[in-house]
Amino acid sequence: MSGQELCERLGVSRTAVWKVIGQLKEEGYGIEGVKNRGYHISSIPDIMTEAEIGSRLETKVMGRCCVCYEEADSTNTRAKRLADEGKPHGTLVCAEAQTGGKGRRGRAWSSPPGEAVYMSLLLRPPINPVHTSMLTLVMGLAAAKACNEVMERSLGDKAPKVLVKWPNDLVIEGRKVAGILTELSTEVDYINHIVTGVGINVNTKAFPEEIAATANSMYIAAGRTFSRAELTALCMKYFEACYDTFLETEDLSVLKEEYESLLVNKGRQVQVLEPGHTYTGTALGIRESGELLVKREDGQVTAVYAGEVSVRGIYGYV
Ligand code: BT5
Repeated sequence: MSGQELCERLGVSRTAVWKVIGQLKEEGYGIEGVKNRGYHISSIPDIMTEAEIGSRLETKVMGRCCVCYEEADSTNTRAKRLADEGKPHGTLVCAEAQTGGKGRRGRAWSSPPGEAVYMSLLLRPPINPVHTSMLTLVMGLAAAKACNEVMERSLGDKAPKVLVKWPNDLVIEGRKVAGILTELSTEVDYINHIVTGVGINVNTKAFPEEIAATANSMYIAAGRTFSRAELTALCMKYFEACYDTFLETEDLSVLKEEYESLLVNKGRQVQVLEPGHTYTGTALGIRESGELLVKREDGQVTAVYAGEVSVRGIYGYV
């Protein structure tokens, strides 16, 4: 496009166009300027910016307000701060890197720069606070669908399959490719806000030694890289659809079947670690209210609310 046309379309001066072209090049865009003909974009960098994510969004609400950081302590912590500052329902917070990425119960989430998705979604849902934990499953389903779709777009039937490990992990070939952390700010019977954060190992080529045996990435499994902004926008699209379905009944009655079709625990032996005792059984599926149903060896079926459930053959439980 000619410099002249850019000026006219955007209503700015030649110098302004020239300055922005320079900024874009600094962000990593390949832009060629050909004398008397104009500018041409030859390559788009894999960066997590408001523009890259925003231009791919197909949602009404989710991600429409988007805040991206080069580096954050934790996108969940940033999202909670932005919630207190009044940012709206559906605000998406992303970072290229996290210095204090959080897992559950004080655990850490490995968050090196430039290769993964670290995102948190701020929600102000009109639901009973006791139903919050179901949102982790809704996000898990949405993120799994998004990961599967981007891999299928380029690899078709040969794409590796992302499955959900109840309640908050996504796995490929039994190794963890994503984790979800949902945090709640509440009054006794009223939700101030919920932040649900997702870390996805997208283009990660290698992991720190402590997690090398249990972690996976889309790149390692598929043998190619993926656009993180495209994946993020797709997560928003699927989350919005699943969230609207969830809100209609405030449970998983409609989503249960699809969730179970991606549930790696289903039909497998699991070990449930509860404070004070551990038992094994076979996971049958989930209840409409989100608990995992486990058939114990004596035939009794127990609903597991939260906590640690290991699946035989996954992450070293044999
Ligand atoms: C989780 O916790 O899986 C929740 C992770 C949530 C991370 C996102 S990133 C964006 C947002 N901002 C945050 O600060 N957090 C969220 P948990 O189930 O407790 O699993 C944590 C365990 O997973 C660690 O103890 C490690 O063993 C392992 N782990 C750490 N980093 C990993 C990674 N990048 N890939 C795979 N496994 C990892």
